[in-house]
Amino acid sequence: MSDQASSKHANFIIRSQEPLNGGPPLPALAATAMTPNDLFFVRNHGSIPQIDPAVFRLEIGGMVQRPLTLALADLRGLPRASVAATLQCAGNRRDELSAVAPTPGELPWGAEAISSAVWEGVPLREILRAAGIDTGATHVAFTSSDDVERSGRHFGFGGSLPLAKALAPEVLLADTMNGAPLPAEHGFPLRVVAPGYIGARSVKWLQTITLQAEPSDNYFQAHAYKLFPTDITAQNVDWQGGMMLGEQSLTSVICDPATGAKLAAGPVLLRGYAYAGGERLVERVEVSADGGACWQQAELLGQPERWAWRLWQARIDVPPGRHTLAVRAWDSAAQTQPSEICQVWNFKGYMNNAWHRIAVEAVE
Ligand code: MTE
Ligand code: MO
Repeated sequence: MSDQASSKHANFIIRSQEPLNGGPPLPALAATAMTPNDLFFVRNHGSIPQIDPAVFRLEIGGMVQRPLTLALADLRGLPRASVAATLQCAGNRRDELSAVAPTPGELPWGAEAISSAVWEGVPLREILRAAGIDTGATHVAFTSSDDVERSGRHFGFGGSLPLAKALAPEVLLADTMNGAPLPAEHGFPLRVVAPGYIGARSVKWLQTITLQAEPSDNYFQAHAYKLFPTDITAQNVDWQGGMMLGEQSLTSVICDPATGAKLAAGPVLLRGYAYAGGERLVERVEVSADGGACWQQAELLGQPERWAWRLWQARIDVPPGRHTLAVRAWDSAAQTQPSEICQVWNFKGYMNNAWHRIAVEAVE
């Protein structure tokens, strides 16, 4: 295992070494409400910067009354908060979309590009208040000190939040993850945590915060992480179009057993996660042993957390033979998930929240 991955668990599955991308085996994901740091999925577009905390400075500027330069010691003097929050990459479950039609050039994520942690740090709004927000500012843009390369151009990852979200109490500049200092690959010394939003808005190795009247023009806000209709392809895309992704949508996954599993016929224990996204809660999870014709309720585990997924389990009767098991969730807005993958297919392979199906064979 390379140096970059050295803080990760032996079971961590590496999808790409440079940049480092990977996640835990699905059964491990469904084993604990909060994901241990050494199993938490990693999504990088470039290098993992090594930042000296003594020389680290955070710059706050743009449409503010008082531009600020803050050292980590300055941040320690500000009020702190913690939030149990799930991060999910918009590309989670892309492999199911790629099986319908190609999603060229994108990482073939399974259902492991999601994890949960208790984050602690300074609410972003404390810093915005200290700087004073000018009228006309409607977006808060972030840049980072990593080195991303696209078509020969080098730049840092970036993105933005609408001002109203940036001022919400759950949005943190986090310096700890599950009680430990942020690991290098998760953004040490400081990252944004924007609960309810796609993972891309939780900018790691935070360097600058800029208040402005437009969303960030960074590649990862203005170009990537946009949702296009199913009839748009890499050939006919107009990058001005598409929807800049923000809030997550409702999803659920069977983590155990794995697709392709051979099981003993009879009652089978299914385990997995369900995540509502936005401010919504998971209200109900249902599983099916016949591809989605009949459904039965799963048991929701633990307590609801506004910004985190809900783990679930269900015992379902599987007769001998080949079957498609499926899961779907319902959220606190009474919404459920789309049934078919082809309804949500898009050429960038984002936001797959169709019913999750696995193929199993049960033997007597
Ligand atoms: N921040 C920087 N600086 N560089 C990145 O490549 N990836 C983003 C986000 N923040 C990224 C970043 C994406 S797309 C996701 S899904 C999350 O980080 C993943 O966070 P994690 O690696 O801590 O799981
Ligand atoms: Mo992502």
